[in-house]
Amino acid sequence: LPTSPRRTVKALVLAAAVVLAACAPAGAVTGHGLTGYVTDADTGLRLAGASVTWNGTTVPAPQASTDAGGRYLFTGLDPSTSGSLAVVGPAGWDRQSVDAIALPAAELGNQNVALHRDWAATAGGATATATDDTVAGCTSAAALDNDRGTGWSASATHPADDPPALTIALPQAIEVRQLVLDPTSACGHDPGAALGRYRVQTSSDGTTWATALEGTLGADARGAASTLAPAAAATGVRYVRLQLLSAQDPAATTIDVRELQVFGVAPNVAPVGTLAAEAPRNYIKGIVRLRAAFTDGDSTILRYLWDFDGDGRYDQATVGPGVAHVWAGAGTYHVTVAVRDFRGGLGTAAIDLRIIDPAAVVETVPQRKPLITFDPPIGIDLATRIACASKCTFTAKMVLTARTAKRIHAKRRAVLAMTRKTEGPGLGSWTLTLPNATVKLLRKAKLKSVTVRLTASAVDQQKRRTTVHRWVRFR
Ligand SMILES: [Ca+2]
Ligand SMILES: [Ca+2]
Ligand SMILES: [Ca+2]
Repeated sequence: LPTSPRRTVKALVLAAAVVLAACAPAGAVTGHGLTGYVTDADTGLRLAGASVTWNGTTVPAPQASTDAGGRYLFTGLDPSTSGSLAVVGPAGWDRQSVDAIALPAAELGNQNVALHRDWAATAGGATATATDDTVAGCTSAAALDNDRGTGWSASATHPADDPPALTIALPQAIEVRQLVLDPTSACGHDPGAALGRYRVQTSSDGTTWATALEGTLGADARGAASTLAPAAAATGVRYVRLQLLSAQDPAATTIDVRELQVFGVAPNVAPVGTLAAEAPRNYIKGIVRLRAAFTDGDSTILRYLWDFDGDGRYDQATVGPGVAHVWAGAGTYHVTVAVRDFRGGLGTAAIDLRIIDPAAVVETVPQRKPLITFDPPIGIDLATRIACASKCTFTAKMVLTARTAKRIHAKRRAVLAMTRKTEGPGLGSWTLTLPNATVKLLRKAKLKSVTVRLTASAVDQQKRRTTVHRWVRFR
């Protein structure tokens, strides 16, 4: 049954409401204030240990940290006032401010903040070396501390082919999306010591380098962060190198830079999981509940897309991993769930779901080939039975070995050939008996037993045939 788009939207809204309710504080917080989540902007994962400051009417400005679930909470703020939120991420993440947040009159306000990871931050696991770390208190570490108040100051007297360089080993290989440079002069130097010409190189192995970006920053770039996009060599980057080619003022004796940040994303892992029906048996015109169980190692899961009829088109989307569906007709349906993660990655799982019509007549006759069985021979008799799914023809033939035929002087080796038919589907039962003429010849030759080759065959109306060959010993 196709679900109407309107119903899908309603289901999504409902599911979203459930998620929001689940995120509400465990103990009901009453009164005025502000709460929200701090998340990674690239993965959607919540960040614990972010430092949050509310700059409003309360003095001194209240501070909070996000908990293990990435949530912060301020209570007792003045209602109906406004202020700004300053968020400093945990080690390795950037910082961000949100201005002009209005607090509601009678409840908690809500403000979520998403932060990017700065892969060049030494606090986040990057390691760095510089070719010029001579100015005391202004070494290269100050360019990677996520603090725009501090900076690296290198000598401007290096030869042009060997400029001051800062080489950073990132904690892992990433795709670089943005570089941020704050070229402002540091260490009390004149403003003209600000970084002017620069070059950024990248490498996957620390040995082979390629230029990702080259440019010149002017006086207008001082006192601020310049966001730059790499022009090339942005994927599979494990190492980043910043070369200071010149200060903005040619007369400056140092080249200064306050901050270098590297933003980007690590390779995405798609969600992985399984799909199952909640009940062992599922019927037409009844609610069938399906449940997906997926995990994603490096990002959040955004939504679940469902194909109920195996046509490759998604019939419904849900925020949660469960869904209910009704099938009108009996049959086996190829049901697929596709799970979309925060980064756009897609993981799928499928089952062949049997939908039963409880009113359908159960087949009584098994659809199978005929069966032939024999009892052990008694004297000269061999009892045989067949079972067939439809009317069946049974044939049997017994043949002497050439040696026996010669010994008892039999005219023909074939001693028995019979054909029988059953009345309809079911069982047939007959006795195969060694003919009198053969028994007389055996007695005359003074033989007390004989071994014959038996071939029996049964074929039903669907032409399903079973043939059995065996040696039978009569005494
Ligand atoms: Ca700094
Ligand atoms: Ca992922
Ligand atoms: Ca479909």
